[in-house]
Amino acid sequence: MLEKFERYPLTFGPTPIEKLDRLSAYLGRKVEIYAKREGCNSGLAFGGNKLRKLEYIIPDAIASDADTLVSIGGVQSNHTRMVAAVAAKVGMKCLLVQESWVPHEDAVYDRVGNILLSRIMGAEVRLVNEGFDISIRRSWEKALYEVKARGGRPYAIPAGASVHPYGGLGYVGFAEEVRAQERQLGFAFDFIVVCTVTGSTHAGMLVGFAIDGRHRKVIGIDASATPSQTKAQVLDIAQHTAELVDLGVELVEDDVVLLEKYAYPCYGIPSPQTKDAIRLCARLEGMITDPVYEGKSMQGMIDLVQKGFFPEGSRVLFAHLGGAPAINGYGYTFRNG
Ligand code: 5PA
Repeated sequence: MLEKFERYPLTFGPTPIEKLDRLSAYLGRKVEIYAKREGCNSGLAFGGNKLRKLEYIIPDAIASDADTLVSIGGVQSNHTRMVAAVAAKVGMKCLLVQESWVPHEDAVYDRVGNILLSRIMGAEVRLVNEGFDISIRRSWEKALYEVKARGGRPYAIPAGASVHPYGGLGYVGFAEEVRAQERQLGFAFDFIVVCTVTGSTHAGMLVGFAIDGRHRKVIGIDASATPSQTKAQVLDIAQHTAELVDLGVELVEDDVVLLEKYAYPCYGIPSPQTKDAIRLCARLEGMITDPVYEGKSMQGMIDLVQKGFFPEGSRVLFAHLGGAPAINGYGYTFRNG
């Protein structure tokens, strides 16, 4: 589906699928749980889901003769860390707007993890005191304007690389990759669990899995705590991406399965249940999930298994999208393990 699009390789290749046997056993073997390890996809600054998206965006940045990538996220944004890494790799400058999306007060929150890595990679990091919002922000538009005003050639990458014409393509590729891996494994997954915030990861999967009619088996776990906005954005991106790749299937609102009840208390703050899920998965599998994203989708998946949401015997694929570096900003939260 993606042959006609230019791709700039930023990843190692197909990501491994790992069976989470001890977690499946802990949950009573009602389902078999597997993880697709998107966080192990690249040597670029610890990798993660944004690289699949950026592989289809960077060719356009290069073609536009830009010299500075300009993007936006929260203080501990994984996305902005990935943009900083890609800028370094392709030899561009990088300006990052980091807004105060998370009401979190760990003493070193703005000096460790993702933001630390972005600074080391040479990005210009601009802290802006604005709250969480996945839509287009004035601070980001201002940054783009400023790069121009100082004689630079900016290239705009929106939050999560989502509302970009090519933002959904990377995760169409994910679905194609899973299908190829399923042929080798000799079975197909019944459900795919994905953490959803800015929407293009989920949207790309919807398009990619619509080919074999599995799009409603993509279970989005909202981590934004602004689910109506996130859901609308997933649908928009999915419909646009479907057109781009000539899907030939119309995607409608009901195709976006987005479970809203795990994002509490708000974006970026883990609930006691999120922290339990992070510990459980770390202690059974040695797999690190973070308090902002995969900790919440892990919590959601565990809860769904326990409630019998997945029919007995289902094979469930947990999309582990990366994000572990942010855990450094939560040292106090986990001071006792
Ligand atoms: C992010 C996003 P989408 O934004 O594509 O819905 O992906 C959700 C997601 N897991 C899931 C991890 C580790 C993520 O980093 N991160 C954002 C960021 O700024 O890092 C875009 C919000």
